Amino acid sequence: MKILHTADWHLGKKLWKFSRLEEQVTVLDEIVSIVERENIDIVLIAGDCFDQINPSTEAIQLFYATLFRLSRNGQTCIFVVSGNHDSPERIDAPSPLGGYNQIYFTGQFNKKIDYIDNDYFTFIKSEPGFVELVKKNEKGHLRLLLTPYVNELRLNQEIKQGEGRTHFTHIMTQYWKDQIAQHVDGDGTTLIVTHLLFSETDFAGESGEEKPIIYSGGTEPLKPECIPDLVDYVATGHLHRCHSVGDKIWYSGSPLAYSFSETDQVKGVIVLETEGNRTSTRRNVPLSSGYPLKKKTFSNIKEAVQWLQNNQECYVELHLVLDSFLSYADQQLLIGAHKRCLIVPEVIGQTKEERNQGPDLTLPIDELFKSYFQSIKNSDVNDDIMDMFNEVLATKGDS
Ligand SMILES: [Mn+2]
Repeated sequence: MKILHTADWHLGKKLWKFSRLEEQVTVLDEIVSIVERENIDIVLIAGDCFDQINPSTEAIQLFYATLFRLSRNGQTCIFVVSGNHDSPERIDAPSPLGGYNQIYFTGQFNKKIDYIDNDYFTFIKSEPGFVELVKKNEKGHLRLLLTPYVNELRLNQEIKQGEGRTHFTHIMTQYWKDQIAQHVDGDGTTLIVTHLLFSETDFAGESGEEKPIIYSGGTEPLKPECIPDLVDYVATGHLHRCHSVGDKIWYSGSPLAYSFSETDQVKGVIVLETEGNRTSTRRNVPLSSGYPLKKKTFSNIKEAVQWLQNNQECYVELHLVLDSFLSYADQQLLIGAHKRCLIVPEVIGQTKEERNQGPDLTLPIDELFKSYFQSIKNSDVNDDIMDMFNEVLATKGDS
């Protein structure tokens, strides 16, 4: 069987105020093309399908439209597990419809899939958190342990713990061990599909990229030793860089660069091939959609505008090191020069202490305004703004 592993689509995610939906449409088109070109049998989506618990209608539509296209009328079987950004219930909601196209959702922990056999696949077994299937007229069995993101609190409600097994690592180790012991017999390929944080050392997490789950859900990273020997491959999500933890646990990474820590990463999906009872090959198929993310620093407005005009096909965080506050006119000039630009003005030579001094109330009102402006904007007021302030002050006197 040919299996495609992807994760962390984060549909509906924005960069600053800019929607990334158009790029998401394009990159999902790319994934659909790969599935068609490679004649993929199984697609695994390892969590964080959406960026938010309550995604936009556009994001939801894009998700279902893409799943439908990926399924190729039931020729490709799709398994989705939820990530920490997803609502487990929302992920499960379309389950009554999905089976007719071989689209199966595991939003909630230990969910049992209601499968529907078709011309391409025969299901052997479905148990809570576990499914086994074969491709018609082929021998190799595929077993999937479908383990969505779960935090320690939720896990404690789901599983009755044995004595002395209170840690997340211990619970998950035992859970997977039990799943294997209960359901796996005979030959076949066994995969875990999940959205959990794995680390070979005691603490992992890549700054800026994704908050480690340890902060967002109170759950510790899992060690590769948690994975039973019988498992051939772990398809996980959460970290946005394609990499492995140990030999078996793989992050496919996100299809687009979503933060500045991802700027140099090659984005893609992972394609696995199983021969009889083993995963025989694993390769990365790169994705090329989406704009790169850039950071630039200028101290001259003209040079900044020129650079922006010549570099349209990217997102840019534009740092401006200036000796006075950025004027409205210059700001408009910069905004007009680029569609995907965030302007970060910085003013030279100011210390925090200078900004934090309280106002001297004996000063005249224009001086107080200057100091107020400085405290709010972290920058000296310029003549344009001072003129405007005086104008407002004069108008007040008239009425
Ligand atoms: Mn995540």
